[in-house]
Amino acid sequence: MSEKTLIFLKPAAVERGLVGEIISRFERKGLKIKALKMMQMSRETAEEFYSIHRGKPFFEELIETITGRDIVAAVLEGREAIKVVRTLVGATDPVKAAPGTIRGDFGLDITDNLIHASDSQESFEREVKILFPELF
Ligand code: 3AN
Repeated sequence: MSEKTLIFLKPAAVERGLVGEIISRFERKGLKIKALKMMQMSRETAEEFYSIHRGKPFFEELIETITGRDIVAAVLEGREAIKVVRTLVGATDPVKAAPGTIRGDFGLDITDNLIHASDSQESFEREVKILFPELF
């Protein structure tokens, strides 16, 4: 069954010129781009987006990494899109991410690990309202 998921390319991916490379991987897999934009997150938005991680040791670094720099956010659609995109993205820690995955191929930094992807339907529904309020 077709479903939607949300991704955003973190500042390192944008600054290193990896936007086309990463987005094209999703297109080649057969996912459809339903929404796409460059934007910046305010501190308030970043803290809301990552509220589940509040209190963790990396929270402050995560918020500082994301805030006030260009990111590229997208809604992708396809069969089991949430699972498919997480598989293409790879493990959270790029040291452990398999070759062939986005995190496995392009980075080493765990906090600025190139890309975020929704991990469940509930996460998608919460996250899309934060980054794409204009769709509602
Ligand atoms: P994922 O992005 O793979 O779903 P989460 O949801 O556990 O991973 O973490 C959200 C973000 O928090 C990660 N993308 C990464 O930027 C950061 N993060 C997670 N774990 C760590 C860690 N151990 N050290 C530093 N940053 C981390």
